[in-house]
Amino acid sequence: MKRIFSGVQPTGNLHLGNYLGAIRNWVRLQDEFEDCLFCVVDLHAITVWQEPKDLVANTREVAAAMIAAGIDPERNVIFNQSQVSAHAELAWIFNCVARLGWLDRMTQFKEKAGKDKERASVGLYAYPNLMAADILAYKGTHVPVGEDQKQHLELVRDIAQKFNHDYGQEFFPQVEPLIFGTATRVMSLKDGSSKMSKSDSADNSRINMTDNIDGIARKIKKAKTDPEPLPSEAQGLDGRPEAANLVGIYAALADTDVEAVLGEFGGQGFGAFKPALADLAVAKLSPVQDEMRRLMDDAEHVDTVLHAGAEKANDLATMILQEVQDLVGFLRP
Ligand code: AQP
Repeated sequence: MKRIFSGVQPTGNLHLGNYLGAIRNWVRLQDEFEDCLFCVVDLHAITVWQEPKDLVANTREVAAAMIAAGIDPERNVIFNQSQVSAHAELAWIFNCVARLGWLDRMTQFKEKAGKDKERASVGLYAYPNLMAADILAYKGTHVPVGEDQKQHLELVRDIAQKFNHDYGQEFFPQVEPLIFGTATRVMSLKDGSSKMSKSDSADNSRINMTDNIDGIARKIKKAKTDPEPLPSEAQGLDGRPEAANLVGIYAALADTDVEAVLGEFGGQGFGAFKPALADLAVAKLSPVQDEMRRLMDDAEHVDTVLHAGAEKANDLATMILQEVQDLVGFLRP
């Protein structure tokens, strides 16, 4: 059986990369896969400090973005992670399955912990084990993610394999990453070599899902570029990360490919391209943003969706967790 699991952290500043690299793809997948769980991963969020009041608001914001983008809460399971305790319980078991050496190799921890590793939370280090639990608590088989999560998914496969080997049963499936679309890695508007990110202190580096029309246009106008006109072929973008990023964003928003965008804009400068990109971004994002705002004003509705989703998720995860507990040898009622 095929089952999709994916998540977004409610860490604030939900951005265009999260939308194009994740949420928009999920909208499409719900038509291909009958069984999809989409999770607001609040347990992951607190691996770095979150103001409790903001965490609540950001959890609702991510859920609102999912629904506004077109994920149907009736057909899919939309919920926040902390409402289903199986995630944390299975994560503990995986803490005992995963090896320190595996986690030591995770580049995201190194990037996020920075130079001051001693002061990073233990949760940040063990993050990939919790991610494995998120997926495997449902025996998820396919996980749509951006490029940045590829290494973590390899670790999920290692954990599943070791668990199956240690407990002598092909219990967990081998998870397949689904990395697709033209926007698997949307880069910062200020630096084409770093990922567009919620935690970047420069607000101009990203388009937030809550930015208004003027904000979107201004950020695109100010985006870093180079003095050359756009090339006519994709090869001409080599060594031009900022230009490649803006063309990639255009292609993703227009649902086309880089070649088609260069076919239209090749030879033109950014003075012509940026306004076209701003118009396209506003046209594509505005309807989603309007619906998001409406939902964020209706917290009760969003909370109801999350609660109903958590009940469904809990039923699925509890059955699998009980089997895991039996395999591990935990005495239970
Ligand atoms: N820049 C991006 N381009 C394409 N996809 C992206 N994703 C994140 N950034 C980009 C994808 O969005 C999903 C949810 O990500 P997350 O909430 O787990 O956050 P993250 O991957 O840690 O990246 P963020 O959003 O920028 O947060 P910070 O600043 O905390 O690192 C994932 O599928 C991810 O691949």
